[in-house]
This record gives sequence, C-alpha cells and structure tokens, in this order.
Amino acid sequence: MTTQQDRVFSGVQPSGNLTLGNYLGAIRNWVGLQKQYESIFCVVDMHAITVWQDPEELRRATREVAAGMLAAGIDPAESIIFNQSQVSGHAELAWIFNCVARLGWLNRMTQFKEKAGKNRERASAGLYVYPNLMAADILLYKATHVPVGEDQKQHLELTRDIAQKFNNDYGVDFFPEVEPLILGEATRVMSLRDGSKKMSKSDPSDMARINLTDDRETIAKKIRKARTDSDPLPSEPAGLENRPEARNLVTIYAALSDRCVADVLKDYGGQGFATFKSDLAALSVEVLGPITEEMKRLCEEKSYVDSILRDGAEKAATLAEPILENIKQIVGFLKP
Ligand code: AQP
Repeated sequence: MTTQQDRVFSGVQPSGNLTLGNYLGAIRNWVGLQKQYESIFCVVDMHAITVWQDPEELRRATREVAAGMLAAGIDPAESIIFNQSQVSGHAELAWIFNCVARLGWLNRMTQFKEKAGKNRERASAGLYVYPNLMAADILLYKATHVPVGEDQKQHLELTRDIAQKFNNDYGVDFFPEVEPLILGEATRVMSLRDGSKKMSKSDPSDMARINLTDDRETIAKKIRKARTDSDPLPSEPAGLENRPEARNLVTIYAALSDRCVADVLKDYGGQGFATFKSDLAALSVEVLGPITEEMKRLCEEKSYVDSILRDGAEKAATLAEPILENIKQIVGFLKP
C-alpha cells in the first residue's frame, strides 16, 4: 500500500432540515475528529438532487446545513467546509466510478430500494448511482476515514469495493482502504413516530424528527408526543429488546448526556415515561439550544457563509486536482 496520510471526509445532504440524527450520528463526531485528522466536510448538494429539490430551497438549505456545521463547532480554520458542486472533480471521478462499479453491486443497495420504493422505474438514474458519487467524494481526496451513521455502512463497503476494483483493473496501488468511523451511542437515531424507521430529514411527518431549527416548545412537544409503549422503563439494557421506541428515546438521552444506556436506566428504570420524557426534553433543549441560536444567527449572514464555502471549495480543489490528474493518467485519458 502507498504511504498515505490519514484524512477524514464526510458529508451531509441539504435535502431538508438537519435532524438530531444527523447531529448525533455524524456532525457531533466530526467536531472531535477535526482535532486529530486533516478533515474535509462537504454539503453534498449534488447528492440532494437525486430526488427533486426546489432550486431556491436547495440554495437556502445548502447555506443552512453549512451554518449548522459551523454552529455545531466545525472550525473553518481547522477543517475544509464547502459544497460539493463547487468542485467539479466530484462529478468527473463519479463518471469514472460509474464505469468501475458493477450493476450487481448497485442492485444490492438498500438505501436505493428504500428511497425508490415501489416506484423504482420512476426513480432518477442519479439515485441509483448515488453510491458511486459518494465513493468519488471520498476517494477524490484519498480520504482514509469516514465518520458516518450506521445507515451509510453499506455505501462505504461499496466505496472500498470500487477502490479495490480500480486498483486491480489498472494494476496500481493508488486508492487507500477507507475505514468507516461509526461513533457514539446514537449511531442510528429512529423516528419518534415509528421505532422501526430511521429519523430522516425527508420524513413527511415533521413530528417524526427533531430539527436543529426547532424551538424549545416544539422540541418539548415532539418528545412528549413521541410514541412509546405502556410498560415502565426497564432497569437493564436487555429489557429494551423488542421495545424500539423506548430504546430510541433512552439512546438519545444517553448520547445527549454523554453517558451509556445502562447508566441512564439506573436513574429511570421502573418509572413510567412522564418524568423521563420531560427530562429528555429539557436535556435536548440544553444541548441543542445554543447550536440552534448560532445557526439562526449564521443563516442571517449569507455572505459570510458563502465566503466560507467558497474558500473551502478552493482549498478542496487544490487537494483534489493532483489526485484527479493521476487518476486520469492511470485511466488513459490524454492530457489537455
Ligand atoms: N437517523 C440517523 N441516525 C444516525 N445518523 C444519521 N445520519 C442520517 N440520519 C441518521 C447520518 O447523517 C449523515 C448525513 O446524512 P445525509 O444527509 O447524507 O443523508 P441520509 O443518511 O439519507 O440522512 P437523512 O436525514 O435520512 O436524509 P434524507 O431524508 O434526505 O435521506 C450521514 O453520516 C448519516 O449516516
């Protein structure tokens, strides 16, 4: 394997409001990682358009997601923050990977099946090749570590397969092995309305998720109305088995308070949900409140956010250019 500098890449789609799932599963972990690794964080607007996005809303959401990342503690002096469409190398490498990845691999991707649903024939071709673009995002920078929530694990395995096939096909040792970093207690935050479904920005029900833009009253209401069962909370984690809604709320509590699930159950085991829900609402407001406020302030400062994204795109392009040039040479493209 080539000597490879450790580098982190991760992204989030501007496909709606940032959720507690995006925060606990991804963004919060990025803040710690930027101190240990050279880090690149991307608002993946090209991924977002794999399903329909209103253009004005996409521009607004792109700035809002960037503001959310900054408000959560991503420091542009330490990390690169930019939006994907500003660096053309993502699209160029994605095309090469469209020609490396096999249809059989893409056919196994569960996210495509979930998002396309019964209307597979009407899904965009972009949604189908989404994992190839994701592989390009990561490998354009030869990133070695990718912090994501549990739901992206399969796509990262595909990234590893693409890197390996490219290396084998062309007889090179070019792309590194990418390692997923699935960190924290809440690697898969579930919907507040249905414990079998992931909490998602694009869930049609706003009550299913906590948005980073929600105010104190809205957060409290959503948690109060979150679905639960009628049994008291158990005293041990094993008692949460087959109780997905209860497990989800306890996991969220544990993640927000930086404790483990067993510890939280020591405090609440044997009780009903009323006190627990009211404490969880207070904790959520305490942790998310300062982020929400800062995010709202930054959303008013469009030109500041735009300048961060522009600077970030320049830095990202500088890293990507020599790597892409090497890739084109390996593939056999003539130099311009
Ligand atoms: N519910 C979740 N629990 C833990 N982590 C999550 N992530 C998303 N949902 C959860 C992580 O957040 C990062 C950014 O995700 P994304 O924006 O690329 O897209 P996604 O995974 O498809 O997230 P959404 O919220 O469900 O968006 P839509 O509704 O547009 O599809 C990733 O690291 C992801 O793992």
